[in-house]
Amino acid sequence: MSNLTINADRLLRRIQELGSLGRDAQGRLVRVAASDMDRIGRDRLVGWLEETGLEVAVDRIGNIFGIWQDDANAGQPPVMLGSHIDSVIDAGIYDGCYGVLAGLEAIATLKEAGFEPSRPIVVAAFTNEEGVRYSPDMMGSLVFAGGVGADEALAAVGTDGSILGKELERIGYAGRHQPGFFKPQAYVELHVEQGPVLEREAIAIGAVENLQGISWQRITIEGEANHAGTTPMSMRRDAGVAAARVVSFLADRASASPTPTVATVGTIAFEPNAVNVIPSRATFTVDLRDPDEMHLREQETALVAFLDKLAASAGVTIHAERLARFEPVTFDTRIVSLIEDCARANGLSCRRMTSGAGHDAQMIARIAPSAMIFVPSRGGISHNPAEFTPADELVAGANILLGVAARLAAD
Ligand code: HGY
Ligand code: MN
Ligand code: MN
Repeated sequence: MSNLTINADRLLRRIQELGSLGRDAQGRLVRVAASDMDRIGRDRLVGWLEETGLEVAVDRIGNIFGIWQDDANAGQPPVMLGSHIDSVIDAGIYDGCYGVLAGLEAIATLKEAGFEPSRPIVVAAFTNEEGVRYSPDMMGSLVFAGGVGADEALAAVGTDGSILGKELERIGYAGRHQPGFFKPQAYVELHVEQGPVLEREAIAIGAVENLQGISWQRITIEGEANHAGTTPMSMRRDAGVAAARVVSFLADRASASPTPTVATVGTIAFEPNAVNVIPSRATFTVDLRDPDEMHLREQETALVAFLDKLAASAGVTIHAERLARFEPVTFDTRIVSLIEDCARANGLSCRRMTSGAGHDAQMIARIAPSAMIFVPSRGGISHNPAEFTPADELVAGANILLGVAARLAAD
């Protein structure tokens, strides 16, 4: 099996086709979790799983599984591949989809080659990895790993006021399987790096050995609406200015940090949102990340202290709501070494690295040995339609996934 390679045309064609599905009137990719656009992508994926002769299973949180098993190995803990196909707003076509379709491609290639795995091989597409509509992110894999109950997750209220469970029912993906209805023997996720490291160092494969901690909060600042023309600066309780001070504080502190801390305010809204009215309310989200748990806690503590001082000085009230909090994760060294071995066997340069982005692998690592394979992202760009990885690099990564999956499934 060692000289087996994937069907590159089939993989590349499917990546492009899936990338064309779920676009809005402006042509933006918006396959946001449990939306009609998400359903279009889900339906196409299920079609490909069926075409490959896999058993398709959907669990209560809408995770989709394509299962390859036979009488001889049924019931054995499977090797699981996968990622997600939900997207952010105005997304690229590789984030998540590449890992799901390459996982399917690896199974199809092994099947066609007459490979007889000693255990089932499963490809998964986890619900709501991005967390754009419903918090937290990596929700489907978190539920599958038992990190939060299915009922609690299904009750999640979206940024549009929708309820996740109702939306999954509406799009036909409120499955019957209990999350965690099987326990994987191992999990390997192939993903575009979404960062600049591999390209900058001209390295083909990332053997991801750990993933940084993530802290998401929604902050609401209450001030007082007033006339923009008649209210002296000294008499204002301006929620907008207070929010701006928080944004600057976070950026300055993260930029000055000696650790690889990152801080992002990705959403912000003012009320009443009128040109000549001092904002009475500002609502925004804070995304803090650091590979070291202690440093991440220090960032969070510093923010709390800053908000307390700001509330007093600006005459506003400030409320913070936790949206997601995941500690840093270390992946399975045996699988990481396997990835390095496969890269070497394929004549590809490889380096161990940390994932800056969150991934389903960080949740599945709670219940099974897990690791990730990265391929370079052009310009390190992601969560942006300019996200790109050349075809030969996509194929190279998929062949590493194939090799690792075959080795794990032979155990
Ligand atoms: O936020 C993340 O890192 C991932 O894309 N959900
Ligand atoms: Mn992703
Ligand atoms: Mn993403």
